[in-house]
Amino acid sequence: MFVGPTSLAAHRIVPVPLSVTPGSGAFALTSSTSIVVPSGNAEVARTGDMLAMLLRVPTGLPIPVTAASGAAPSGAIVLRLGGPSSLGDEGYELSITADSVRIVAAAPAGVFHGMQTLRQLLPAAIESQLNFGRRAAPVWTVPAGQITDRPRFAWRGAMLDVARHFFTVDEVKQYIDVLAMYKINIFHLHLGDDQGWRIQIDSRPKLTEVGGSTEVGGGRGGFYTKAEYAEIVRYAADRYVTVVPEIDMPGHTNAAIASYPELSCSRPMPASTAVARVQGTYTGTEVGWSTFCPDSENVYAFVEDVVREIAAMTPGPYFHMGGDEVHVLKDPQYIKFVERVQDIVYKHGKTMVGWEEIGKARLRTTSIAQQWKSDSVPPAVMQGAKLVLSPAPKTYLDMKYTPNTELGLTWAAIIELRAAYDWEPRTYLKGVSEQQILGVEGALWTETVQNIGSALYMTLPRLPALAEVAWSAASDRSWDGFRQRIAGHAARWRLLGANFYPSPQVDWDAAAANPPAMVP
Ligand code: TNX
Repeated sequence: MFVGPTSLAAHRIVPVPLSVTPGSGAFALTSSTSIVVPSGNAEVARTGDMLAMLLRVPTGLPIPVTAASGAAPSGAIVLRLGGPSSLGDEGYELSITADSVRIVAAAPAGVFHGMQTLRQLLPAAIESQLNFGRRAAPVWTVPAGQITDRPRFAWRGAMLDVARHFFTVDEVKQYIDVLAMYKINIFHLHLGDDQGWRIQIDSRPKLTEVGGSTEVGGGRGGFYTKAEYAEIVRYAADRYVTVVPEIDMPGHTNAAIASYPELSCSRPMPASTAVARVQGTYTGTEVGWSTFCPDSENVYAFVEDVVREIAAMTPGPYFHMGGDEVHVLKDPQYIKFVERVQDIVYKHGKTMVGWEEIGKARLRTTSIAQQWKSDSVPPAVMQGAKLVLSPAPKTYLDMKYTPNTELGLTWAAIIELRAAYDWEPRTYLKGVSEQQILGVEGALWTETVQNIGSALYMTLPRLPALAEVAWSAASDRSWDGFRQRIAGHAARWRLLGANFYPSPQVDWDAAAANPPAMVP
């Protein structure tokens, strides 16, 4: 039987909110429960509709959504703007009494995050795609009390590598659903690598024809048309997640070079296996051997085409140029390349993001460096660039959980759940202050990950752990608290059909191990 917390003191919310004050009694969903949204705000109305859809299926209740500006009827779930500006764009206040639930925020994103918290306060069965209401008849209650919440870091990211293995639009949407549940607000899409090019570029059709035709292991690959990419971006935006497109360069570019050979230097290359690969598509997993030619104007014309088209179809402010692991260029060539690409990115109105190696080049102060390997102050920071922390030994979702994990790699670390949770961004890099840290991001590289089931297995429960590192105040976090709260989430993942790793470091709720049979 799925029951929700009987007191707010026993909540299982991940990431843990800033302040939780239990009240007495509970709010119950009934046949007269409605959702009230402010009139004239389409964004909040959409969040209200999403909440209604979530509640209607498992409860079998009508849950109408109505727009109103005045006093809400009793028994309503009220979504409102007009909260104090101290909540920021993403914070919210959630007040629950026997009579009503009120989510108040300063901006629509905050209302959405408050809705995700409310969702986690309902019994896990709320995640069911089937009507539980009339069968198992759980009591659909939310314990009374008051929550005030806002994020610690502005950048709370997750990266999915769709280049090594391709993921369909539906799979990507499932992934975004998980991000939204845990208040992750950045979805970094790794769209190009040696093994595949995954985004339609009208001015360079061979990128998808040739570069999109394969993946690691020799499968058929795939790519997103512009319409599909727009669908992903919209799906994410509806959930207050910003898509950050990455085209990795000058290295990790074999798929582009296989499509347009003039992108590589025509100078004679030493005879090696790598050279043979440059002639065609590549389905192995070595890194660091491919590169665009930094001395060729063809390359900058190409980059301009790609950045222009991607910038035009990306509403978010960022373009990620990769820049990692270029083992075959000399520093001056690499630096020249990054600086020219940086100019192109800003010319098309985007803020440049790159892996930490870009700090070798002269960066604009608005550019963002994504740390992944250094354990001292990265050079980008000394130039005034902000940092996104993705330390591989803590945040790489493609690392194995244990030596026996079937999928995944081990080069950075073996990362059990506690290791993914128990680290502190402020002290991870000595000499980097909190103000220099924009946020944190987990990265799912997919050399060994072929489908959404495997992707979620590597992601859950580690991404929720990282979400708490990113969202919650350092003083509110503890491994013991997290491990007790996350134990209640497996039942939700099962009902959502999301695969996960049942870490032995958690005493998962019995309901998760033995979900009740669901009869439609
Ligand atoms: C390193 S981390 C890479 C990726 C690989 C990953 C595998 C980084 C910026 N580059 O190309 O997929 O390791 O864990």
